[in-house]
Amino acid sequence: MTVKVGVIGTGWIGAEHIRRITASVGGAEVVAATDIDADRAARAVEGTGARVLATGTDVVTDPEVDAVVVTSWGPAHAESVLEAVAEGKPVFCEKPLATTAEDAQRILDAEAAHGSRLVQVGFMRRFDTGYREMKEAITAGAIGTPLLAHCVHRNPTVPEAYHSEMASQDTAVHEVDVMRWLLDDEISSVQVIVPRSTTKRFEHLRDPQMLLFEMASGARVDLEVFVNCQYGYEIGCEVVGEEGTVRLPEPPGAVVRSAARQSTPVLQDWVKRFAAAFDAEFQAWVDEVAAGTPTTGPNAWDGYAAAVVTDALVRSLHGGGVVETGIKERPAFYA
Ligand code: NAI
Ligand code: ISE
Repeated sequence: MTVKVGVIGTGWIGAEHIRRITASVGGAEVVAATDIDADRAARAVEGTGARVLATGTDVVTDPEVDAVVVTSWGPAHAESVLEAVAEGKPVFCEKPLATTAEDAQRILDAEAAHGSRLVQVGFMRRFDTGYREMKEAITAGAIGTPLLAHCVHRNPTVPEAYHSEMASQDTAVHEVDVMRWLLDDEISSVQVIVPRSTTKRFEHLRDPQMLLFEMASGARVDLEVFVNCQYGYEIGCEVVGEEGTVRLPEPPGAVVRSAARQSTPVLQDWVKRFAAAFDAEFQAWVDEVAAGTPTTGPNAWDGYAAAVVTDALVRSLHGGGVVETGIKERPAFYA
């Protein structure tokens, strides 16, 4: 079976995923797409044969569309996901699933009412070879009981529309998910510490930010989010256990020696850094959708848990201090 996909939002990553589904992933094709900028949608599907539809609702309800990919702006995700669930169609939603825990809860309620899981969230790091090797090492007991972790998330620059809350909602949300997954633990409290801001940013933005997570087990995580670091895109992660440490490998790059210097290139964005992870993520999603079984990637509960944590991070950013996440028990539906 070829899975016929409809895409909502054809900006940077929407266009990337259309190319990916068309050229890299087997067993799927894009048949419809929409964007509030119709010309952008037309450009993104050029050469694919897909139709440009007027709205996200049109994509979700289109009879040719078997499954939906949501790659619009974060605040628009929840409505499209709810529409897909109401239609009983599998839906892949880029992170964040929702920008508030309240919206994510509506998605949990809708899936429960539908009676089976339909939602996968685009936490692609779970498909990255380096993170997978870390997970295998931790699960195999290679470092003993994890005690703490150090993470870094740096972007060279961000557009003016990026605001201080997005450091948690849009950027740190990846580490929120990946630390829950690596440590197999929930985040019980958080704190945001705002150091001196770089001058190389828009005036409204607090950048960098230091984020602290306490896991339910008592393990601690520190995370630097610095989205105007200038020099490149860098993702770092090291978990420290009772008997050893495990560190995310650097992406490979040729070592150049010239003029008495040695250098390797620094990647500039997530596109190249996680290309293989995105491919693996989409291939697995398409295969599982074609098989008609609930997908096994990050699900609506993971999207909800991330939203609960980012809500708490935003409260800490504004009020200061340690904020309890109040995460509830995972329902059996998501076991
Ligand atoms: P973008 O701004 O380039 O594209 C978003 C597109 O959605 C725009 O073309 C906009 O016109 C359209 N749009 C917004 N609301 C819409 C609606 N209601 N209906 C139809 N179209 C709508 O943003 P970008 O970078 O592509 O990010 C999109 C989403 O993907 C964000 O949630 C972002 O966090 C996520 N993302 C995930 C990445 C990952 O590493 N997994 C990497 C980059 C983005
Ligand atoms: C972007 O939206 C992503 O999701 C990237 O993976 C992340 O590294 C970047 O910081 C976000 O802005």
